[in-house]
Amino acid sequence: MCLITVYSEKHKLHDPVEEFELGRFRPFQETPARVEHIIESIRTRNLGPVISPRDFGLAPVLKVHTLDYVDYMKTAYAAWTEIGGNPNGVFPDVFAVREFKMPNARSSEAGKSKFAYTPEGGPIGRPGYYCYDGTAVIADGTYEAAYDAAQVALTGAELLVNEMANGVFALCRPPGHHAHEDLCGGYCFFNNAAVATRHLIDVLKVGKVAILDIDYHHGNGSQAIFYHQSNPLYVSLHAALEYPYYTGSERETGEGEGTGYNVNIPLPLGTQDEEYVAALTDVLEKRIRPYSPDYIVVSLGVDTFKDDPVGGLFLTTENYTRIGQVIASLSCPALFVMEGGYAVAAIGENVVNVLMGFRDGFSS
Ligand code: SP5
Ligand code: ZN
Repeated sequence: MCLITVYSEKHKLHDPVEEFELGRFRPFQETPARVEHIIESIRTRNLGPVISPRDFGLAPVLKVHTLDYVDYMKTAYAAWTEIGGNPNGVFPDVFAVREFKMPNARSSEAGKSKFAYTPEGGPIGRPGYYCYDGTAVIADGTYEAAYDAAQVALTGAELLVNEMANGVFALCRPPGHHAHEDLCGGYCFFNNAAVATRHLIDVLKVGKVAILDIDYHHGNGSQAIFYHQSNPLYVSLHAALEYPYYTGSERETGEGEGTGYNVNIPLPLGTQDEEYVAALTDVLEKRIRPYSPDYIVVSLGVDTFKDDPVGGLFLTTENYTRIGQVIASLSCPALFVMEGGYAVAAIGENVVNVLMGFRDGFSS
């Protein structure tokens, strides 16, 4: 089986100097070098062809994100620097917290915003409305890179369906699973996996899709976007009580039509290879296989690695091959979408191990 990678150099346009965490500025960790190491490993280990994305425009992005949020993403950096904001990027310091919800909110009449004065909150107010942490740094070039990452995911979805490949890797950067319909956070701006999933279901009419999110962190954005729907099924394995802190409990099971179609598996800090593979196999057999998905979208983060500077699980490089094999055992065509992973020296080998484990384990 051949595994195709989609990749765009435009990710390099997103290269913030710093992020804000624990009350300090420190070097930005979600660096272009991450993806450069991955593409290098793909080439040296002959994973398969590497192709450039097509441009599908904004319409597929707007099926997931609101128009006012996309407009914010496009204009935020210019508006911020115009008023004398930090040229290294947009860092909100006023926050549109839930208590500001206004009963007579003008925008809520349009069924959109919960706040009276947003999205017109002005150049200082808007960032605190559309951003929930200090690591989703919008710098010069961030919009172009995020736009292209969504196009990489969309191209991956098209290839998976039309080229009859059983595996496609969308090498997206910036990542996406923390982005909500109108919120950036956790290094994420557009939810690439969600955009590809909507495209698979609505445009390519593939039937049922399961999202399997194996990034170290809970994919709060993907969960929120699909929380009221039974297609896709969303399944996440992640470290318990870690970032993004407010979501990821097993009690979050979906609502309305989506009841029962959101599955969270929080894992204790320090989880190692054996327990991880056991938990993955268990949820795959009990929840994903019975759903009989036609396609699977894997939110692939390797921040579960033992030496990851951000994460706190202890998976080894060899174990990523097993993870790929376990996913392959579903015999379901898979779109892998790159999410997190910050141990730069090992990131290429870890990612390619998952993909090779899948490629070589797949039988249709
Ligand atoms: C896509 C993705 O993986 N986003 C993750 C964003 C997590 N950002 C907050 C991380 C806080 C980590 N604290 C580091 C403690 C050092 N061990
Ligand atoms: Zn992560």
